[in-house]
Amino acid sequence: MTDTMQKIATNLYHGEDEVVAELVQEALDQGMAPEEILAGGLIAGMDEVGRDFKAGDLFVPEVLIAARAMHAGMNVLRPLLAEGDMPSAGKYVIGTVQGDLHDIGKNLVKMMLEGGGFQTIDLGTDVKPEEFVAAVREHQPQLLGMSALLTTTMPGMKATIEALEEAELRDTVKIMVGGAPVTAAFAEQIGADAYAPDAGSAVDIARSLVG
Ligand code: B1M
Repeated sequence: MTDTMQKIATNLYHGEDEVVAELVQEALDQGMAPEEILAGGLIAGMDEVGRDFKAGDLFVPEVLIAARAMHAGMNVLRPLLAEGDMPSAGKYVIGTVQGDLHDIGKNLVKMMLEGGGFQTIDLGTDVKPEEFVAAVREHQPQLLGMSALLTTTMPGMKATIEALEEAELRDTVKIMVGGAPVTAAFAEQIGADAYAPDAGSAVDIARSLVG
């Protein structure tokens, strides 16, 4: 990693959004390619955040602040990355299931995925099975993520998988589930492809599902 890339990653880790934006601009002025800065500086820094969050060395507020710094860097790069050139680890549709309004964890997962290079389409909260199905049909993602925080809304995950089967779309997408009451055993029981216990793991698992 070059000195500038290392500085971007370190400042991102510490949530220094203005410094990250300046360093990204500096790297561009030095003639570095936007894709190189994204992968070697921003994504590398966010990977470090994900690892330490998973290990319990970082907490939710620190991750949110790091994600803000990631976005500050992305705002400088975005106009230079034509849509088709934007390197993407994969397309990921995500939402909180029907009847459930909790979105803090889902948003964290989304931010970490974006930090990991995934293009995310966020359907928000209280997403009905047919809305997930419509989004899979429209966006053709490699991955679909569902979050639930209530034991009463967990069945919405199963209903969504069944709706995808009915629409003959189940085989086109890998499904990841998560949220405080969700377990690996539940994920297996409803026919999901993966369960992620936290936002850091969600990135690693998403990469392994598309890899
Ligand atoms: Co609610 N709530 N809440 N709540 N709320 C819980 C979940 C509860 C455990 C509190 C309690 O009773 N101790 C309880 C659920 C009980 C149960 O079903 N077992 C509960 C209840 C009952 C309710 C209401 C029914 C209360 C009422 O009105 N009587 C109501 C329901 C509303 C609805 O959804 N229809 C309700 C409402 C609310 C607020 C609106 C006030 C607010 C939500 C605000 C928001 O999200 N915008 C709220 C909050 C904040 C909580 C607690 C306090 C915190 C949840 C949270 O954000 N955690 C929660 C108690 C608790 O957990 N201590 C509680 C932080 C977040 C980072 O963690 O979401 O687990 P988490 O996400 C983690 C992982 O789970 C994982 O990664 C994240 C980061 O590591 N993860 C995924 C999450 N989604 C993933 C998806 C993935 C992979 C990983 O792949 C796709």
